[in-house]
Amino acid sequence: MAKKQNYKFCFGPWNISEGADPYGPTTRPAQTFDWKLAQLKKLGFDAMMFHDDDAVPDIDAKSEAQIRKEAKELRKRLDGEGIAAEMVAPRLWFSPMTIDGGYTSNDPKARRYAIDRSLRCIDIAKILGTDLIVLWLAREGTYLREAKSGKRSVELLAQALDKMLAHDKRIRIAIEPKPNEPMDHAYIPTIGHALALAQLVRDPKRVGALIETAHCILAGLDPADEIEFAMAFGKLWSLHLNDQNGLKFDQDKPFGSTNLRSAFNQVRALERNGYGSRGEYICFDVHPFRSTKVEHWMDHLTNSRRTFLRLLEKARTFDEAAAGKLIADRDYQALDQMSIEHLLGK
Ligand code: XLS
Ligand code: MG
Repeated sequence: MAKKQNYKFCFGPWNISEGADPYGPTTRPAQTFDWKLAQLKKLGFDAMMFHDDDAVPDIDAKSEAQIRKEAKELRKRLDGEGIAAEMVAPRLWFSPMTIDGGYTSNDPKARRYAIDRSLRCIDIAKILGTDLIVLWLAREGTYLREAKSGKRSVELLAQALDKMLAHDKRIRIAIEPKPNEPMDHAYIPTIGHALALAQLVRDPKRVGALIETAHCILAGLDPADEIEFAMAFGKLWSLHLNDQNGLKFDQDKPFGSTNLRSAFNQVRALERNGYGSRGEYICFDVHPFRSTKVEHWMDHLTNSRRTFLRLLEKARTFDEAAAGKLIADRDYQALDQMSIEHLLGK
């Protein structure tokens, strides 16, 4: 086991969502960013994740100078509250310019928009004091195979990454893979794809990955194995813990809500490989159930953290020596039951 880590926690303003889904409107009234920041602070989280337009609303209508000015104002407020910015991610999927994708759009004007906006996002990150850019490549994929070339799309992605890396020599880019939704198929569906793409850029050291539990499950993969895969390359730079009940829409359920044993194995994978020792955060990309009342609005976040910490105790008290003996004896039946009993407690 690596040295015991004190984990740091964060979430984003979008995780205090209002309950809208594709079939119905919001179920809770919208709240201001300041209110969300106050909740984060009150609940004792350490940092906030940002989309570029969480940091600078209505970003497309603003000049570069105005964007910088507003980012500086935000930095002051964050410093005043003692809250760090964990990362900034360009929200490329909302704009009318990116209907057909951003970096891989068939329209060169849309590709230019996506890159320009990503460079502004990097400027914001610098001002907010983080070197981490997260790319969830939402619309970089297709609804049908004939619409784009897969090879060309990968080349376009590598070119876009190169332009971002050249814009600021300090930033690191963590790719957040997801296999589908909103697209039928995304070009970078897994951590393996993300790390392979990193090899095509000029400075592969600065391209890594962010793993989201639900996204691994949607790809039919085990989140703990994905975590260990990325960590074997030293490339797990951020993490979105949540849960997902099988192959459905992206549910972003509280951590451990569907599969407690899988959640345990994710925590154990993080703990035994020293996640957090380079300042990485535990982020919860979770949403309240649509039925949630206003008075319980933050519970999915505090519950996710509580579950994480309880599972951390389970990871730390797992009898590694006993497990080692069972492994040496190839008695996986007993190892299975030992793991179950450990989770159930006495
Ligand atoms: C969507 C993603 C998104 C990213 C941030 O499925 O999880 O919320 O984490 O851009
Ligand atoms: Mg996410």
